[in-house]
Amino acid sequence: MKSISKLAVVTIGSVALSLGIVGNGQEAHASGLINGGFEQTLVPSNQSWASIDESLIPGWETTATDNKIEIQTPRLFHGGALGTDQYAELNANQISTLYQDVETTSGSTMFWRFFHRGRQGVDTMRLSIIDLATNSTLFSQIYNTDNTAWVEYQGTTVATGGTTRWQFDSVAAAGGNPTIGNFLDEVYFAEKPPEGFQTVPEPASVLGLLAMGAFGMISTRKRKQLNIGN
Ligand SMILES: [Ca+2]
Ligand SMILES: [Ca+2]
Repeated sequence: MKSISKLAVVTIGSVALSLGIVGNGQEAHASGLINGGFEQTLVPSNQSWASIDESLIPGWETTATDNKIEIQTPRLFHGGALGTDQYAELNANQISTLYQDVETTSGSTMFWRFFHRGRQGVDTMRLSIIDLATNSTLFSQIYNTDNTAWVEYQGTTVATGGTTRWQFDSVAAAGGNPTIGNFLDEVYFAEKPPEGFQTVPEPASVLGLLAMGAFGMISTRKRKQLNIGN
């Protein structure tokens, strides 16, 4: 039983939820990702967006050669996720990777979520969660999201070392302009689940599903054998 419940946590996929809730303010966790909402540094009030040097954005780093991270506000297109103001555009001035290294404890389950949104249509990016000590990828998935609303994605990943990298890679964007696309906001990666996190299915119900699957296979086989008889 123990190994099955562990397996259920390790193999949980991401769950897409339509946005319908306005959350409370983000709580910074000492052992988690910081500035996940891109609310620091503030874009000057007379600007609707800003291209800001990564040294001024707590937590986040970029592979862009100009070291710029693009932050937008409700004064440009729309607000951020969960009723917040600021959000990031992954395709700042060039196709690049946005990442943050987080202190983790080997063997501990990390709960995560983020919001993604297209700019001119369906935009595509890849989330990777990487153990930096061994340079092994613990989780990697591509997400395609349109521009009609913020979409929440979430999951859990078990850390295997002391430093884990949270990484967004730009893959494609509607319109093909490298400086446009892939809005990101309210990123969460910590040992405690965020508010509103989907509960992992109980081991009992996972077993139930497995049993139903096995039963389905048996009954299909029986039907096939019957068909051969006909
Ligand atoms: Ca935000
Ligand atoms: Ca841009």
